Amino acid sequence: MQNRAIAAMFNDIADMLEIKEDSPFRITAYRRAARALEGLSEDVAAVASRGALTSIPGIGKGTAEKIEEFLQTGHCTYYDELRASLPEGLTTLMSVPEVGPKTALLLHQKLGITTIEQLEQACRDGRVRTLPRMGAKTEENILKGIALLRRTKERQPVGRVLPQAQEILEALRALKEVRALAVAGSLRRMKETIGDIDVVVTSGRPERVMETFTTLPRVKQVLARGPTRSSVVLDSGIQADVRVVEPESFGAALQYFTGSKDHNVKVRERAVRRGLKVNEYGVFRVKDDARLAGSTEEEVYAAVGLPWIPPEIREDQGEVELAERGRLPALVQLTDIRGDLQMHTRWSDGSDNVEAMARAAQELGYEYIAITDHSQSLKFVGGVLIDELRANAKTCRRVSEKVGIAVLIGTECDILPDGRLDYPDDLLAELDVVVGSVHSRLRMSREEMTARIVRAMENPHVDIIGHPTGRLLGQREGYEVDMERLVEAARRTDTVLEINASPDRLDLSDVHAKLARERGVMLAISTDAHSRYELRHMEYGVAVARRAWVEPQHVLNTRSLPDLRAYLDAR
Ligand code: DGT
Ligand code: CA
Ligand code: CA
Ligand code: ZN
Repeated sequence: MQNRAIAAMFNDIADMLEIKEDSPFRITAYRRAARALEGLSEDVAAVASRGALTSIPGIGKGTAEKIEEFLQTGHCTYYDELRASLPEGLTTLMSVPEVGPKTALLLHQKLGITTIEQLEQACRDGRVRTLPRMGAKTEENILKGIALLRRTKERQPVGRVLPQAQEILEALRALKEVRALAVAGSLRRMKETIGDIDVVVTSGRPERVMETFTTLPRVKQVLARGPTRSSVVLDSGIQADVRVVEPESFGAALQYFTGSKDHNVKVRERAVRRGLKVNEYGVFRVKDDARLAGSTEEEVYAAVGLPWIPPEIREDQGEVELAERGRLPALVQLTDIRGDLQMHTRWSDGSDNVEAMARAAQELGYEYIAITDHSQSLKFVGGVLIDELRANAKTCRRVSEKVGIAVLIGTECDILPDGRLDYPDDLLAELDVVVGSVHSRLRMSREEMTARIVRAMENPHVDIIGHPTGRLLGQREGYEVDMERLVEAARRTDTVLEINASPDRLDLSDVHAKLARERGVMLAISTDAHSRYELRHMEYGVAVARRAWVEPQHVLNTRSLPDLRAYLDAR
């Protein structure tokens, strides 16, 4: 599939247009098209062959033509010309968080910088501060950005890795030689970023499995190929390892390679105290090497006197002790989720209309959704004006009846720099759900930012705080904020904190979600979907919640519609 390659090209085009200070609308159109392709589950070539490219929300006539050209010729003239018109290296520089188009151009023109290494050196030498409007602080920020880029070159967000792993699993599962297979490692634990993909397989014909694995279309490089273990690098840059094990060891290998290391150490210590030995082949009695377990994970845990422990909490945070006492939390599951409380439509920067969102949510089995487009001051993403919002509320009611799922009218209302909301209170009072989020003036002091959000929470109309830290995984650290105080204020004002399930956010993080749960703060798991496909991101948010030991009663959107309404009315 070329979906990802074309999406990357569109993002590059948008970057280059930014450098050229082209029309913001054109830039947004390319970013939106990139996003549409990333979310597309079908091969874009198949859509093109039906002549249906422009029916993909987010793809217009111009972007459709470029997709056609790319599919037919393997390149795109517009993209090539843009590249040729700009100095080499500018888009590389822009891949550093903190370096926007203007800065990139300046760095190039005044200092002749074309690579990240040169940029790093220039910051260290204090040459960047000689440029207009730049100082020592800028150099420091750029160096931090470079460090972040390097760290995340190696690790990718779980929501980006899981689809790649699923492609591998599907290809291997299709082989008749494969008996059982599962993903292991940090991906099975659903850590927020993934170092490499680990897959465990049992098969009577390992060579056949490895042949298929090492020649998958996305494999860019084969690092190792053997009958029991092979490693490759995929086109996205991430490594994938496949191990083939005997059926009687499948559970033990899965347990071992799922980790975490610290969790496994705890389990092995228990085994030793019981005169047992646990490794990737099975559980054995030390005195006579008798094999007690190994084919399933359940029997491996049972052999050391424990119930099976969900992978997401295998982090040695006290889960083994709880399991021993039979007190493991009943973690929230995707099937507990009854609705989604943050999403965008064409009314602001989403690419589908309300009805399409409602139908997609209905297919997921939801009882309700809340439409939460951006508020008036976010002009760049088509923030909704006051009169429009009242009209939208009527449309939501109509779509509700037509589709047969509750479509709540809400807003993702900007929290202004001083902590006031971007709509008047009487308007907020008319809405079913108000999500308050920070999108502007991100660079405040920790004190100011904390006070700003706390003030928003003190507005009784604000039900939920959206993406509370504003981080973008691998792209931007969150803004400075005192999470202890936010959680305390959320508890005091009975404000819900969001776990934003967007693959690039996961915000709250697992650590912060755990803090919130421990302090008795209600959570909402929301996708922040900008297209109907992105409603499926819910599973990433649920994974964050599970890693935070969250149970269904801690999550607002596990409630039935009447209970949700009662909760919102009561607060
Ligand atoms: P990652 O890939 O960095 O996101 O994190 P993991 O947890 O997937 O780590 P990885 O891929 O190095 O290894 C997968 C699991 O295999 C790890 O969670 C625990 C287990 N494992 C790997 N190497 C060792 C080891 O040397 N000792 C022990 N006890 N376990 C190991
Ligand atoms: Ca791994
Ligand atoms: Ca690995
Ligand atoms: Zn937002």
